[in-house]
Parts: sequence; C-alpha cells; structure tokens
Amino acid sequence: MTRLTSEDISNVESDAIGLDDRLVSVTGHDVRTIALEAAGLPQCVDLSGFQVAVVPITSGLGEIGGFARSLDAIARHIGMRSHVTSATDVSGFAEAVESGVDIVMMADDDRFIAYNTLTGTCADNALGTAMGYSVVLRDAAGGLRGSDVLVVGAGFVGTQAARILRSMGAVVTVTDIVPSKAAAVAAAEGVAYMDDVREAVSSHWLILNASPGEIPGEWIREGSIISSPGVPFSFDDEAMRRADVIVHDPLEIGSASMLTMAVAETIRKTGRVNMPLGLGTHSNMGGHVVAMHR
Ligand code: PYL
Repeated sequence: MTRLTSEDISNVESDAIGLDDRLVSVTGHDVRTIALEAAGLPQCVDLSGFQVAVVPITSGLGEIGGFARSLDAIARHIGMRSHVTSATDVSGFAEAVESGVDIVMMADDDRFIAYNTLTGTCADNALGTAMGYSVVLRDAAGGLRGSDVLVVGAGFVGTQAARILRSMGAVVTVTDIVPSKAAAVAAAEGVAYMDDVREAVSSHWLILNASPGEIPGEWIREGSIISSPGVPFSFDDEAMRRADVIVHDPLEIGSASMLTMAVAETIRKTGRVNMPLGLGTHSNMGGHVVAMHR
C-alpha cells in the first residue's frame, strides 16, 4: 500500500478541489450519494445519528500531517458527527470507545479501518475504496452490465474491485505488471486476465486503475472513462486529453464508503429504523430511514 503524504491530502479538509462538483458533473452523484450506494444503503439514510471518532496512530512511520483532520472532515462532509480524539493510539482508541461513539476510524502503516463499536466489526478501506470507485465507474459509464471493464493492479483494491465489478454485470479483465498476480486474481474471481498491461489498457475504454504505477497517455483510448483510486495520481497530459473522464481523489471516496459500510453493519444488526408516518408499507429499507442505535 503506497503511503500518502501530507501534500497528497492537503486539499481534503477544505475540499478545495470541489470534489462533489466534479463528481456530480461526471457521475451525477456527490461523495455522500456514492458512499451510500457503495454500502447498499438508501439515499435517505440519516447519517447525522452516527458519531465517529478519528484516532491518530503514531506507530511505524508515524502520523501523516493532516490525515486525522482530513478523515474528520470527510465524516462531517457526508453528514456524520465526528471528532479527533485528544489522545493517540491505544489511549485514543479507549477514549473513543469510552465516549460512546459508534465508529472509530484509524490507520497504521498496514491497515485503515472503521471499527463499529456496536457490532465489533471492521470496515476496511481497501474494500471501501474498491466499492466506492466501482460505483463511480458504473455511474460515470451509465451502467456496466455486459460492458468490458479492465482492472489495472491485482493488489487488495484491484482484487476486490474485480469481484464487485463482476457482480455489477461487467465482463472483467485484470492486468498487472506482475502477470502471475493478475492470473491468480483472475482464477480466484472467475474473470479474465491479460499479461501485457499496455495491450490491456489500449483495448479497453472502461478502466478501474488500482495501481500506483503510471499509465502513459499514449496507451489510453480516446473517450476512456477511468476510475482511479491509485495513489499517487499518475496520469500525464496526454492521458488527460484522451480520456473523457478520470476520477481520482487521495482519500475521500474510499473513506466515505468505508464509513457507510460500517454504518450499514449497525443498521443490519439493530434492524430498528424509524419510518416517518404516512409512508405506508415499506419493503426492506425503503422510505426515510433513520437508523436507531443505543
Ligand atoms: C490510507 C491510505 C490510502 C493509501 N495509502 C494509505 C496510507 O497512506 N496509509 C498510512 C496511513 C498512516 C496514518 C497515520 C496517522 O496519521 O494516523 N498512522
């Protein structure tokens, strides 16, 4: 997993890049909507009933400047209540749990999780990122059923994305600079693979890029739609000219999707939701859903 730098995330707190506006222009949906879709929750879920605590973690390579503040801002941006704990590490986790929050978000050098204090489950950022960016690709493409989709990168995110995109009805091909990794994911997920990354990229116009490596612009087909969680962002000017859409952010879509996935665990476990009067009968989670918890 490539480690973010404080420079990578310097715009997250201020949302200076106007991610929502850019996402709405290419997918029709903002981060909150995409994150709820990624978690399989209806758009009317009231996230303000959930409290998040972000715990800075100093282990290993230590804190990333602005990381905890950025996560706090993302949680608020999708409508949740959130704060950063005053303590770090174990003390910060204890502070969060003892304060009665619903979700604890924290990351060391190897894992980035949203811990659900009610269910004891961990929503993982790799899955959240794969879900969120698969939804982005589907929405930007106007649906993926029967469409050829390429996943670049056979790591944690790419593997999950291959499974998710296949479940969305896409005809998935995986490629990686290490062909054996792509072959292994293809066998495990029941999808195709291509050894040659350049040939794979140049033969697809729907791409989920889950690799840290650069994809040279001359490989990219005109009009491509690229959903790209890969850190760092590595598309050259030619790529930006040829592609119709390239969606990338360093943290928001994956973190927001991880939070909604953690929230969905609570809703599933409690099963108690308030339905406003007059909505008549509802199946599943229809109508205005306000998750009750505690
Ligand atoms: C979560 C990001 C996405 C890509 N790479 C992952 C990464 O940079 N992980 C390291 C996160 C370290 C956070 C540090 C802190 O500030 O709490 N322990």
